[in-house]
Amino acid sequence: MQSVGLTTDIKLYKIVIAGETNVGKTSLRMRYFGEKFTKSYIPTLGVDFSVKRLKLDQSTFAEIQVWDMAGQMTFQALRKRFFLGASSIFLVFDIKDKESFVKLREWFDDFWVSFNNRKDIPVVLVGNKIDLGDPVVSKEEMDQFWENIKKDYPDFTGKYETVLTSALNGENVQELFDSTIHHIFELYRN
Ligand SMILES: Nc1nc2c(ncn2[C@@H]2O[C@H](COP(=O)(O)OP(=O)(O)OP(=O)(O)O)[C@@H](O)[C@H]2O)c(=O)[nH]1
Ligand SMILES: [Mg+2]
Repeated sequence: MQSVGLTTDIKLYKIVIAGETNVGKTSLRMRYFGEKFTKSYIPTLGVDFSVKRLKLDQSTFAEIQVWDMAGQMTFQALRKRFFLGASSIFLVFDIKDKESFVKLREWFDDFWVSFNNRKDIPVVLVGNKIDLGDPVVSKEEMDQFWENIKKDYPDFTGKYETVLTSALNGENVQELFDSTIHHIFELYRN
């Protein structure tokens, strides 16, 4: 007799949340995973991650791993390791902290030189803490970030977008993850 329906296929996808310290990376991950927002600042040491399993069809599951890197992780060699095998990357800055935006270019550069990374994965520029008012980084500057990446890295063919979020009140957080996961599924469909 033939057995049916016993095999399950699990596809693993890794979303890496990168960016300077204190910009709200851990808060975004916790907000998405339904954990309580905390006002006190507890710096991430090394790396943390959460996992969500989504059912794609009768026998296929997707496991979404969300890796959240410490912004204080100054050792670039370590930073690069965390990008390995990434299916998508969030580059997060604090909309009230210009320097945290400027520094994101270095994070992108590190992602790029991490060997064995695909060059076509979705990358999202995330301006967090939008509940604090108007960003000190203009829309033109955010657009220019992508223009520079396209110019300097013509091999980068991934989907890219800019999203403004608040981990404090949840604005756009679900949308950020949902649309990224959608883009990942599209990319890896074949
Ligand atoms: N107002 C406001 N505060 C936020 C928001 N997101 C995070 N914070 C606060 O910013 C501080 C830093 O948040 P974390 O999520 O720990 O930042 P992080 O990027 O993980 O920092 P590292 O782990 O050091 O890299 C905390 O005090 C949070 O409460 C937000 O959307 N709005
Ligand atoms: Mg953290």
